[in-house]
Amino acid sequence: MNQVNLDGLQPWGGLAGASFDAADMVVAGIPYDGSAVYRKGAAQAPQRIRTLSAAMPPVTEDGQVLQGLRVHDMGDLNPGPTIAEGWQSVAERLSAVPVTSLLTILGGDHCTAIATIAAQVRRHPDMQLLWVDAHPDLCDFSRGGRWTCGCAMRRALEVTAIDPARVVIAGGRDYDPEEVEFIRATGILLVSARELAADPSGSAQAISDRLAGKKVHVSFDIDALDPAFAPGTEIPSAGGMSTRQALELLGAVMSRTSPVGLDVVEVSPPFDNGDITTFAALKLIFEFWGMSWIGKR
Ligand SMILES: [Mn+2]
Repeated sequence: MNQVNLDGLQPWGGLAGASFDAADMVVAGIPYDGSAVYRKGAAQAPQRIRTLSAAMPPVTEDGQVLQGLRVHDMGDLNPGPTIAEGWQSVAERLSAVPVTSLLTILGGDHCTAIATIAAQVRRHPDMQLLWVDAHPDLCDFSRGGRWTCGCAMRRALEVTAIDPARVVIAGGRDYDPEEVEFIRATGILLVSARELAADPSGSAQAISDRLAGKKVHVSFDIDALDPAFAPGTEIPSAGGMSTRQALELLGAVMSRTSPVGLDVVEVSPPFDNGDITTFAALKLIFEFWGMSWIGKR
């Protein structure tokens, strides 16, 4: 990883330091990539994201100042050797976060979302799930196992018993046949990367119509972005969103819902190029903080 000079700067734009019980936003990392079959590296993301968070100003792109947003960073929660065995202990720790706080979770591969979503469903039993990803991760079995990244959402739905009709997938473009069948059979709303590009406002409208007025957790796989904008990821998938389009989509949806958290997964620092993927993740995180906090304080 390239060396950078962050002298005089504090992590999380200087916003961290609130107590666990009094935080508006609780951050935690899940440094696990044992479910990544194609290539590993996402376990290094929490540390790289945290380090570079010092370079982010505590101000949104529209000039809204985030000072006053109380952030607490729990540090990393390690699921141990396998997520199949370890997701419950991580979910337990996250479930203890006061329900008034929002969660920002740093993956890890996408199977870390099993722990995150399990905790969020305990904290907010009526929540909806917005899964932003090039892949639905809905295989029952993929690449030699049932706890590999291609199965991440399928396992998350199983362990939480969330009704798939409460799920929206945005940015999809790579599917296994069984995933398409599962989506059609269960009533998941799929808005593909092509639809988002062809009709951004209509797509945002369709997604936010489904989620309007509800609590929403966003699970953001960085591979939803085009590899031009986020090359540092396990499986680059051509034809994706720009970071700009993703921010517009999130803004449109968040303005009509009650966000309860965000997890950003599959950032893979060893495959990144000048940290642009890590900084894309940080932009999403800081703008999400603005979207969920400005106007509600
Ligand atoms: Mn994924």
